Amino acid sequence: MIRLAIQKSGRLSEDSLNLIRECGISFVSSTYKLKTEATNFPLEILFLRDDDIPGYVQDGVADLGIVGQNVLVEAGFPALEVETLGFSKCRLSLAVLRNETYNSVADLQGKNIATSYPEILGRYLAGEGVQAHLHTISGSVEIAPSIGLADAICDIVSSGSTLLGNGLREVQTVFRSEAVLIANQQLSAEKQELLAQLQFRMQAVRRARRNKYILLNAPVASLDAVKALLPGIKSPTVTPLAEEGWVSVQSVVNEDDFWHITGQLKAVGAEGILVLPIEKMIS
Ligand code: PRT
Ligand code: ZN
Repeated sequence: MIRLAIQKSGRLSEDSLNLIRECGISFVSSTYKLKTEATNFPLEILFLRDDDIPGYVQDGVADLGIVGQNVLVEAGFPALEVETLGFSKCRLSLAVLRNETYNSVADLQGKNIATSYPEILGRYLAGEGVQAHLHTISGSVEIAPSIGLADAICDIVSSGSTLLGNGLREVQTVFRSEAVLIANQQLSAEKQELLAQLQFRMQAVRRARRNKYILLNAPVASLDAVKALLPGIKSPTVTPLAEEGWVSVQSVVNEDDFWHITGQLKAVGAEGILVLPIEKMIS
């Protein structure tokens, strides 16, 4: 049995639960329960505040955890990270009042900066040779400049609308973050094997999310051009159609390239293009 800690309720919760489910692991969860056991994998899930997860995994109270890199690094345990998970992407940025002049981080010398991330920010400023007064506050950091509590802030940004709404301007990215899987560093051999199985499944899910299955019909004369656009995993599957001079081509295409490539496929004569989601992708 292996024990995984995830955020009880917050921005990481839903994506963490979805990832576990997409790994084919079933469990019953209720908002009141603080732990649950999977029914088809030796996994126990603990529901905790995200800030507590790195410490619990470091101490072995939980074997594994899912947490943002910002929280992990701030807690001082970056070495626990075993796998990036690709969701909850955000950045930790410095921001100043909209009309404040700012040319470089050197302008923050001797200034007051409000943040919930004194460790990450302190290390960044030290690296830049800047000395500032850091005021650690646990929430509502964005209002600090407008109430005269600080000259600048350093906080998590994703769309940027919170900064905008508080009359602030993002001036410098200090740290980039996404959700990661973390693991205790003294797992038993049995738990290491379970971790390996979980990582294998998580990688298959992530690969599948990034790719689409594509089917199309093309004239034989266009086949070389189509193959060049769709290299697939090894090479595309090509089968003849009942109609003379035509083939059906099946392949895998990266989500990011998808629109660009379908346009080019049409341009070389492809027709009847179908695109399907992939559930799992094992390399
Ligand atoms: O209760 P608990 O302690 O478990 O949760 P929490 O309130 O501390 O964390 P939560 O749920 O807000 O965030 C969990 C994790 O999600 C963070 O540690 C980040 O790794 C990640 N994440 C991703 C974010 C954001 N995006 C985000 N936008 N965390 C916070 N924000 C906040 C930010 O603090 C700011 O107030 O959203 C606001 C900015 O958003 P934009 O879109 O307006 O820029
Ligand atoms: Zn938190």
